[in-house]
Amino acid sequence: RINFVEFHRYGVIESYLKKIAEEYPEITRLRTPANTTEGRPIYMLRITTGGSQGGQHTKPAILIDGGIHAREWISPATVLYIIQELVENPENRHMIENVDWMIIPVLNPDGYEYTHTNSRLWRKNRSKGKRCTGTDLNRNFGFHWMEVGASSDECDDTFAGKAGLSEPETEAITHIVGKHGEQIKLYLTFHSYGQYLLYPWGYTSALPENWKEHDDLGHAVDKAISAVAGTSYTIGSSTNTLYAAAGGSDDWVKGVGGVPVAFCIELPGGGSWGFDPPTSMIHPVVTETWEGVKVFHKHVQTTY
Ligand code: 0X9
Ligand code: ZN
Repeated sequence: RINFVEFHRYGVIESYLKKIAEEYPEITRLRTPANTTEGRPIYMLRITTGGSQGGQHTKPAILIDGGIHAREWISPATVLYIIQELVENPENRHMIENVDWMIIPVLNPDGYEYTHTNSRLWRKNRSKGKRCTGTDLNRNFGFHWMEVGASSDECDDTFAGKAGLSEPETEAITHIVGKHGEQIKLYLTFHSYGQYLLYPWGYTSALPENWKEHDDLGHAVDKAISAVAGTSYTIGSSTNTLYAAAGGSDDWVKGVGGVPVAFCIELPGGGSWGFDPPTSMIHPVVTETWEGVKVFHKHVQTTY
């Protein structure tokens, strides 16, 4: 088991994932879709009861990632809690019987470790440039890459990379979506902070054709989360609600990957810079957010 009273180092997260995969071989599969520039494996846990009709993967799937941005520690914690509930809580068995889950708790482990060992507010990955280190993975996806809200200066926090999809971490996502794109109906990417449920697009103020599906779903999720302890979310498209920024994972997964529904979830903040909520906030945040995940699941199950 893993606890939700502290933020864990990557090694602890790794051991938990391996242990889960070992203990629940019938419903989990642990994969390593890529290694980072510092050589760390990126893990994806696939949770499935398998055996959908005809042995084909006809069940809809939900893809989830956390830790794209190194300093947003509440994100991996939330994704780990989702894994724990899906795998270790028998009450949620129905949630893995009718839907498959592909879950990456920490997409940017190099950056994540760096925020533990060197610099708490590091955002990017740790790939080396000529003058500076790190690409902002959420500017590196190759859909309207570098058009708005991204920097071509490798020393900036929003450096979009040498080219679209230049990084192993972003490529890991595109590889998974390339392989399972047809099956994936919902993509959730967890960030912090600000209590936003953001849907595409981030590169333009125009809205996707199914924006109403996103908007209604966002409101249903907000209702479920706020019922727990009053935490309320703002719902809208990234550009119109937060700011325009191209190269995000959500835009790519929907725009190129063809996944119909995509949300970037900005979890609650805390601490002086917002990225550092006290450890006492972990449990309240992850449990209330889980109520929202149930609503996302129900939508996928009933719609696709
Ligand atoms: O700027 C970002 O990458 C996200 N906010 S954060 O404070 N976590 O850095 C928002 C991304 C929203 N999605 C797109 N712009 N595509
Ligand atoms: Zn972020």
